[in-house]
Amino acid sequence: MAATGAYEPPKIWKWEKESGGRFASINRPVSGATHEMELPRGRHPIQLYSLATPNGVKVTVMLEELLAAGHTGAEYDAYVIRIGKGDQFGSGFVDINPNSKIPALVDHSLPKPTRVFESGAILLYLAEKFGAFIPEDPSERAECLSWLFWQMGSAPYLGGGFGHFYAYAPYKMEYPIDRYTMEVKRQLDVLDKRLAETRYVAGDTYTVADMAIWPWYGVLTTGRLYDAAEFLAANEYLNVVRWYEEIAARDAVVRGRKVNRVSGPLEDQLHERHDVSDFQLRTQDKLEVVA
Ligand SMILES: N[C@@H](CCC(=O)N[C@@H](CS)C(=O)NCC(=O)O)C(=O)O
Repeated sequence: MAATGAYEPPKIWKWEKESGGRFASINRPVSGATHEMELPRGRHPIQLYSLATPNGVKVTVMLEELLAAGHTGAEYDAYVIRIGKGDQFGSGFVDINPNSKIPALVDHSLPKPTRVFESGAILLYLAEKFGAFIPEDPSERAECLSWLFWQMGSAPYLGGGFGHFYAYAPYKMEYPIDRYTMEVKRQLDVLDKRLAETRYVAGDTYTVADMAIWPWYGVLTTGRLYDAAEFLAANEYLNVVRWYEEIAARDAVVRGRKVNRVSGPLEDQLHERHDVSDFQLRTQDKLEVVA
């Protein structure tokens, strides 16, 4: 392959200009708050600050599944963090996630309000708190945790690697697109082979491993993520498609996908969630008619 766009790195890298591409304006090489912004607080024990990206949807699906299963202690208020506007760098959000990424939550039901960040940690925290969507049997639990952490390690190649260079970079580059497409197709093949053996990722039961993997690799097969289903020949991963469709039909998943969503059809956007009735009364199609 020809060495196009050859670049000689300087001895010491300096942040002199934006790197270009979508989201470049919010990228910085330092952490911490850029401005004062307190977080709102509602009446429920769990306060979620998020956005309906794949990482955000994992958590809203889990909370809706817990409520559907009768765990009333999982009632929550969900507030939008608009990452395109830099809300993740507000002082209140940085206090609950020093890494400035959604999702993050605070559990006020404990003697000390407890912050949890990183979607995998949140799923595990909620699964352990409610004793739900995680197997008790040690071998089955190990399988579930293995797939949960597989997702945490794999998705950065899909999002930060493939998605960035295929969809967001300021221009198309063959080398990184090839490199990450190869890896994402390998990951889809890993998942497809696993789902040829079992109904759900961790076995016969639906667990937090499915909730973590589905919004990334499941949704990828539909084209809703990076518009890349055709490029990846995602329809060939038949077991992933079968598993995607089964989970997409769950009522809690239909609800969870709407929470903190700020784009797409108005009836699918529930910016803030404070009560189950909000799904009937407060989606954007209803609010914008009133306004
Ligand atoms: N490993 C983290 C990743 C979270 C993450 O990357 N969140 C993105 C949205 S999906 C974000 O908040 N980006 C804002 C930014 O990078 O400034 C997790 O799973 O929670």
